[in-house]
Amino acid sequence: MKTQVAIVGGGPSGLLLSQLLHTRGIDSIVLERRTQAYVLGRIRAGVLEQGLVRLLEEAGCADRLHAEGIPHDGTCIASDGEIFRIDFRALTGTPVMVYGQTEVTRDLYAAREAAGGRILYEVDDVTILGADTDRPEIAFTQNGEPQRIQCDFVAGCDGFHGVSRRTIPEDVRREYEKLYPFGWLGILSETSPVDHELIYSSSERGFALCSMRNAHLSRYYIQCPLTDKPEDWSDEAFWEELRRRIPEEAARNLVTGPSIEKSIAPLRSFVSEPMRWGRLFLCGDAAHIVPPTGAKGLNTAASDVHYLFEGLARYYRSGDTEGIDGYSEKALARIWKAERFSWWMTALLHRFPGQSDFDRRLQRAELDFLRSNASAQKAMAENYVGLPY
Ligand code: FAS
Ligand code: PHB
Repeated sequence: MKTQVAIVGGGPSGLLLSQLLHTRGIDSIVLERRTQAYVLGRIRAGVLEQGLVRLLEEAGCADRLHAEGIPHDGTCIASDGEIFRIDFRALTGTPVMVYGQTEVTRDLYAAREAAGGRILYEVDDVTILGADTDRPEIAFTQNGEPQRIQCDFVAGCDGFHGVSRRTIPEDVRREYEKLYPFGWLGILSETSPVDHELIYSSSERGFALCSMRNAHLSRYYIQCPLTDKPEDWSDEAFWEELRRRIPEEAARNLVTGPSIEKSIAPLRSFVSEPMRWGRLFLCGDAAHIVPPTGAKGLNTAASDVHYLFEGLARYYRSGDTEGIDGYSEKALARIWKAERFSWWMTALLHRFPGQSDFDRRLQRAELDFLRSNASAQKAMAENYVGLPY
């Protein structure tokens, strides 16, 4: 098989890149290890920056997003029962869009299929060959049959556990990592959300987040020890603990119901540099991970895709390599700002095991400064709605 851009990974990064390339007549093949149903079954991000909304509009995939997505003009932060609001619209002129990653991925799959896009599912043994030559190839098996794809470029969009990052030689790669001593236990329930906006809550018992997917589907998280497993938590135990970590008024309004998804995500900050090696380009979780506190994971994947798409489109339009040559540096500049913001929000709102009284007082002073200072709120709002691409 031949294509211009071989894309490893059929999650949001790979699908969005494939669809954007298609709008400029650039051919791609997406290789996905799992089935489409499996990919759509993963419950992940819930908040989209306007940059991602605009990319989905450019890709011709934003109709359902605009029909069903919920614009949020702000978010609430609660600390030990006190609650205050960060007004994105007043501070930045920009809202965020609440629309689940699952729905973004569903829309992208539908668009690729409508355009006759080539997506190969349940592929195994993906190996990227000759990335440092002018003729890279992808070797893989499907239904036990060995196959090859000749291409001009490879986009590694295969997430944190994929093969792309590891294709870059260890002596070329520089990796930066910070692990957090807790995880997020998340549940999805067919209940009405506790409020019309998100509530990030910092309590003596630990962090909690009240989020949503729509008016009838709520998403909640509580900080939990890394040793916990989802099966350790009954729905009743989850609801009881959530109530104890959010402000009284929210706890009173909480509508509970059976969980339809329950999972624990470990929290990690991670960046692998560079994001390019020869004709291989890394996008999204293949190159970087943030703790979900700042809702930046999917949104930094989107800005990677934007930079790579513009660079490839420029190359195929005029042979000019400036965009692809500058890709890694440009993407990393924005990624590190998202890493900083996600680390800052995580440090601000979580209880760290063994935290000293001094550190706890620092946290409360930081929250008090955010609550009472317009410049602090503007800085938080600008990062949360998304820094410019
Ligand atoms: P993805 O991991 O989504 O997609 C990679 C794709 O590549 C997958 O479909 C995988 O099956 C495929 N793949 C892997 N190896 C392959 C191989 N060898 N060959 C072929 N295909 C291969 N972000 C937020 O903003 N908010 C959140 O609340 C949030 N929660 C999260 C919870 C969890 C458990 C995880 C893991 C992530 C969460 N994220 C969250 C971050 C998440 O949304 C990612 O940023 C987003 O999925 C990034 O998309 P991709 O880069 O496409 O990577
Ligand atoms: C979610 O709804 O899944 C969500 C929202 C905001 C975050 C993290 C997760 O910061």
